[in-house]
Amino acid sequence: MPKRIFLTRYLVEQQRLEGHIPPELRLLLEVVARACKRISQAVNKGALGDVMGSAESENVQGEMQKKLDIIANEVLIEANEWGGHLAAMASEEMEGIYVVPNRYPQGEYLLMFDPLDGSSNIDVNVSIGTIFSVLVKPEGAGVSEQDFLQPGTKQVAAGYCVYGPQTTLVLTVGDGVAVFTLDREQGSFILTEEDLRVPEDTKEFAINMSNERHWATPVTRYIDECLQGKDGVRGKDFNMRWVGSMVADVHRILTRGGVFLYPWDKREPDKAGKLRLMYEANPMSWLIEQAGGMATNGKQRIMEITPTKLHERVSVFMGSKNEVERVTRYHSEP
Ligand code: P6P
Repeated sequence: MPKRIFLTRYLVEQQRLEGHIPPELRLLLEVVARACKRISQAVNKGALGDVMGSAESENVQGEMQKKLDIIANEVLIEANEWGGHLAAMASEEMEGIYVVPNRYPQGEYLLMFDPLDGSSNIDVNVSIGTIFSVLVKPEGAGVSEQDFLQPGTKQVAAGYCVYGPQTTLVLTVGDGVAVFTLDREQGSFILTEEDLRVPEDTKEFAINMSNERHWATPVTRYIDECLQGKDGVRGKDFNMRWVGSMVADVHRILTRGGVFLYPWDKREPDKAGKLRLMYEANPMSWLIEQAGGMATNGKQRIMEITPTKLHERVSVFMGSKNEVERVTRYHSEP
């Protein structure tokens, strides 16, 4: 029976042996993991719990909220606000930042999350997940939205929990990518993969093909070449996957390779893209890069973008290095 390494032991060793994480960050990550277990329980209830369907409300993005969006957001807020490790939180489901109430001690970390990514899949029993990113609050009294506006290179931890056939927590603190699978009997996350690597090449792309007529030329060129397969310039056939949950698509890419594209398109030309920089693209980009992949917005490394607003959107190309390099190169060619 192989030795079972629990999340706590992994984090203690990252703290003690690797010197990667201070005790407060270890506490933060354990609290987030516990919140993800609670969300997993709610998700798994499905129609047996009062968690399905619309909440009859809109979020700051103007998107209809599902009941589970709100439940997941509340679970993360309640789990993290009292521990003394955080100064504030930001969420896809909240317009402004959530400053830790004065009745609790304030910490030095800033936590951002998409509490339930892919929630359009909830009612049809397709994988969804929680994405999170951790920054250090800049020196100075108090905390404001401005403190969150740091590039992705400043992250000190990032990860997601995918609620699928397994509940799987994928995490980086800058020392590679570790995967933990939830053992429901014990209620513990067990280390099942250490140092995940994304293959540099792939034959699988992930994009919502229904938007094809709205794409910019470099994207149309890249996808057309994939579709031409071995009869075209790529000389090999490609497969396509699109779950409609970034967490599920990125988890597949981290596990077996692939390239994920959610590009800018002409439908809303003033928007850089659909996905959010702070709590979707940045944490996923760090995980992909830590696993040897690449993540750009077509022009530059996503993690080098300096945000101008909390819910900033971005064009996303991430996954197998050689494919992301190619589609990014197409953006700079005439
Ligand atoms: P579309 C989910 O709403 C999400 O933000 C990502 O998780 C997912 O990759 C994307 O949107 C799906 O978008 O336009 O295909 O429904």
